[in-house]
Amino acid sequence: MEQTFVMIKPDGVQRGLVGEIIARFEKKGLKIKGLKLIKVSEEQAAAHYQEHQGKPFYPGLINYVTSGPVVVMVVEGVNAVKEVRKLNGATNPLEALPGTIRGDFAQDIGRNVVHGSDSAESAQREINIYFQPDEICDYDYLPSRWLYE
Ligand code: IDP
Ligand code: MG
Repeated sequence: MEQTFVMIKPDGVQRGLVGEIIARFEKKGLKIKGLKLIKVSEEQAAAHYQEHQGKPFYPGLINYVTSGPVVVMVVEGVNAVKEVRKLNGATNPLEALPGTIRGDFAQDIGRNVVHGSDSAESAQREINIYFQPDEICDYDYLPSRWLYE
């Protein structure tokens, strides 16, 4: 099974979209293994977005993700990375299809509501930034046998 890291960004929390967004992952059949509401520190934001350091939008991005509480999640599934990014939709909400989280709930690339890791390796790196090992829960996810052949 593959793990990925999801963040409901400060705009998603402030706009009351937490339940709606989590419901989409749940209904898809993705297993939630970790979940908490936190305030992101400058250090965490810099580590998370190190690949974007130096880009014109970087200062605004760090300001955005540290501007209020976020919900962070560890999510598992056979193709969890791709499934989550598909549910999230394109980075720019203007290009995100209706039916995706960004397509349905966002308009501006700088306020795109949700984050999902871009690879299994990024996911492990990002999970380590936001979660302690004992905050990730191992349990039998009963729908598995109805989700996968
Ligand atoms: P992703 O979140 O879909 O993986 P990335 O290209 O990794 O997209 O960018 C990370 C985040 O940085 C985006 O989700 C968005 O919040 C922000 N971002 C990316 N490009 C821009 C931009 O051109 N203007 C403002 N913010 C941007
Ligand atoms: Mg990215």
